[in-house]
Parts: sequence; C-alpha cells; structure tokens
Amino acid sequence: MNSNDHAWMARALQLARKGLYTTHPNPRVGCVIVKDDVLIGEGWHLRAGEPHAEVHALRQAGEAARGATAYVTLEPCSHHGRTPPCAEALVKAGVGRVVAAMQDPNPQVAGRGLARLRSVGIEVSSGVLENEARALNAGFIKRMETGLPHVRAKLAMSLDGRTAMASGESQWITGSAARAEVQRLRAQASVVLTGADTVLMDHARLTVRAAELGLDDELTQLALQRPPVRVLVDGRLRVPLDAPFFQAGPALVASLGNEPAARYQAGGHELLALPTPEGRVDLPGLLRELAGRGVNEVLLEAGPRLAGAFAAQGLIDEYLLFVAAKFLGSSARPLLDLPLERMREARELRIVDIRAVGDDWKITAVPQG
Ligand code: AOF
Ligand code: ZN
Repeated sequence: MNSNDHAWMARALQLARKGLYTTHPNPRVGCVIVKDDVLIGEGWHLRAGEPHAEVHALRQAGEAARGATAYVTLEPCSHHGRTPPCAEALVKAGVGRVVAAMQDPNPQVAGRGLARLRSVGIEVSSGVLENEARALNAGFIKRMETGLPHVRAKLAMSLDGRTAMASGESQWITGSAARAEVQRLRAQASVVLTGADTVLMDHARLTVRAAELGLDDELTQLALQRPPVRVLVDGRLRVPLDAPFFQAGPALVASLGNEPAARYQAGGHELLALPTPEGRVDLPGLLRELAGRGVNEVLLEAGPRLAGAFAAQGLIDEYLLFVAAKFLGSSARPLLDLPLERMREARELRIVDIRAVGDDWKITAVPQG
C-alpha cells in the first residue's frame, strides 16, 4: 500500500458523491488517475447509459495514463452492459496499478474485473476506504446481494416523543433545516414510499422541490434530474385521485386489487395488486417488485401503522429520526405501531450517528443483529 492511497481514494469518493442524485439504478462511482503523485485525470459516473467513471478519467489522462495508478471507488466492470468493460479500458490504457475501494457486488462482475487486471500483470489492491464506499452505495449493494432495496425510514418526533398534537395537527414538528435534509433524502432515493394515512392526514405530496433543497444551482439541477418514483400503499384505495398526492404527478399505488386500474392509468398512475392471503398489502412483495425495476434506495415516510408494519417484518435497514427541541405534550400517534408486550421483545437498535440539523437533532440507527 502506498502512503497516499487513502487521500486519493477520498478524492475519488468525493467525485462519486456527485452522482448521489442521478446514477440509480447504477452505483455512484468516482475515479482518479495519478502519476508520480500528481493528479492526471478524474471522472465520475453521471447516469446509467453514460460512460463509467474510469472512462471519463482515462479520457482526461490521455497517453499519460501509461504506468499510472487508477483509484476507483468500485471494482472496474468486466461486462458489456450499456457500456463496454472498464477493466479492458484500463488494460488498454496501460495503467500500472489499480486500487479499488470495494468489489462490485453485481454478479456480472463480482471479482472478474480485478481478476482481469491481475491477469495482465497490473498491480491490484482492493479495500481502501471500503466502509465509506459501501455506505455510498448501500442500496445498490443490498439490491445486488438480496434482491431487495435498502429501506431508510424517516421519522420525526418532539423531545417528549410525540409525533402530533391532540388535535391531529402534525406539521411541522421539525424546522426548515431538517425539512431541507428530508428533501435531499427524497432526491437521492429511487423511491419515496408512503401510506394512505399520511397522504390523507397531511395532504402529503412527497415531491422534491427545488427551492427547499438548500443546494447550490449545480446540485439542484442534478437533484431534479431524476425525481424519485412516489409509491403509495393504499390497500382499499382510500386516497381520491384528486388528492394533492396524485395531482403532483404520476405515482405507483400498491393495493389489494386492481379493479379500477383504468381510472388510475388515465391519470398517469399505475395500480399494482399485491394482496397477501391475510388480506394485507404484501410489503416484501412490493419491495421485491421495486428492486426488480432497479430501485436501490427507498425512503419510507409513513405514519405509525405502515412504518410499524415495515419494522415488524424486519424490512427497515436504517432509521433516520429527527428530534425537535420542543414538547408537544399530547399522547396522540406513536412513532411506530409495534405489537410488543414484554421488554424482552423490544427491538434493539444501534445508533450510528447523531448530529444537529439546524435546531433539531438527527439520529441514525440501524436494527441490531
Ligand atoms: C464501473 N464504473 O462508473 C460504474 C460501474 O449498464 P452499464 O454499462 O452502465 O453497467 C452498469 C453496471 O456497471 C452496474 O450494475 C455496476 O456493476 C457497474 N457500475 N462500474 O466500472 C462505474 N457505474
Ligand atoms: Zn465500468
């Protein structure tokens, strides 16, 4: 290992992050090419169908790539997908060394890219800043490894653990900085998922709105390029088609039957029948269906019943809990409806991050075990 490997990989990760809002279903990938400790090329993947990070970086480096080191946040691909294999491009350019942050979990690649590089005598190492690289593409990795998307549940409560007033009023518990953060979370997700209760009670639209993102112009443009698909779980089709949610654009509705499909289609929406034998909407089935459509990341913004159902079935990978520094006093609406009785049934979490967002706090926690 070279003493500057971490620093160059950190630069490659920084580039990869520019794809935060646009690459899905593809992963976010960055690449830098370095010779004699000088940067000679850099690139990142913008969107599916367009050149991979390595191709941009090699183009910039030109002839100087011969004998240079390429730092890539994901193993260079070995397959012919929408674009030709990056491993071949690196071989052809004559790079002397390739450092990857992690192996590509895509079964079409899965080590074959690194093996191809090694086979022609290129020095190869993998695992530099691997945790950071994995965190950036948690959704892509989860989908490739399990056929399910990464589900991130966004919840908000007051310091006394309340989510609404006795009157039912619940907007806005958190401040504008937290709301901007939620806008960015929506923009980076492939899907924003909600339930009929939330849409009916809060008149929620679940859209991404330029003015509320709190990003500079360049990132705002990127964030608006691929808005997330809005998915509504509405078993009995309680949300009327003239609700703000449907008026805000096309949506996917998961229900128990697809009887009035034509009415939804006329409005540009898709109705998906996903009943379980018990007469519930099949949530794992819905997630599998979404992953099948290339969805890496789902942001779940739902009320206690739907969020509780996802949690009870072990479908949530990450909780983002916004805590507002105020007391609401009421005992209305829990955060999650979980049918637990005894302490030994309690769901254990591990808190992985706590940070201030404006006047609120954001707690990131993952299920234990
Ligand atoms: C890389 N560099 O920048 C990216 C990679 O359909 P394609 O051709 O875009 O291929 C998509 C697959 O390529 C994707 O599933 C993942 O395995 C890999 N992504 N690989 O070498 C990149 N974005
Ligand atoms: Zn590639």
